Amino acid sequence: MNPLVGIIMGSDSDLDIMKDAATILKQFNIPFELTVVSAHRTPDRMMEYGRKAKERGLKVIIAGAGGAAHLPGMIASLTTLPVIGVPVKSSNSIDGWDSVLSILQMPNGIPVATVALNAAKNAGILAAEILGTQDEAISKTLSGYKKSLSNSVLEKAEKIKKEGWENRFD
Ligand code: RP5
Repeated sequence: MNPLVGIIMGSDSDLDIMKDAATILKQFNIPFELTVVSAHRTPDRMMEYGRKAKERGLKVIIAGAGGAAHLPGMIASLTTLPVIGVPVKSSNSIDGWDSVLSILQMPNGIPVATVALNAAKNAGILAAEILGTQDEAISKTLSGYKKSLSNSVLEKAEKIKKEGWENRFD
């Protein structure tokens, strides 16, 4: 199946974080591609990726980078597809705020949906939710996923109740 989600990152050193987006998309049976595209080191490759993304059939792009993290914003400037930015706390990050702010503080007109620091899993879920607006099967998968999250919280509440903690709620 043709990939619907493009996962790109500034360096292979981002992969440890960015693979979480791939893992959750795999769990949801959503086809994706994953590669390295660097805004600073391969600007031509970045331009080509951004310009061709839509005609290649992608519906959402997840872009992760660290430090002076320009990749998500530059990709967003090159396409009308929704771009989800993952700030990565990388080897050249001061404390991660550099990556967060570089991706978050976009100018009017060129939005990047920025997830939390290193939150590539949430980027994958958000990409699935965007696709789920047009695809009932994906939407159902997401409902099941959210139900499983809810069940796991209820199990935790039950577990600590059994440990004897005061609970007058249920
Ligand atoms: C950024 O610089 C990359 O996204 C990565 O987070 C960081 C460091 O890259 P490497 O020096 O490890 O290749 O552009």
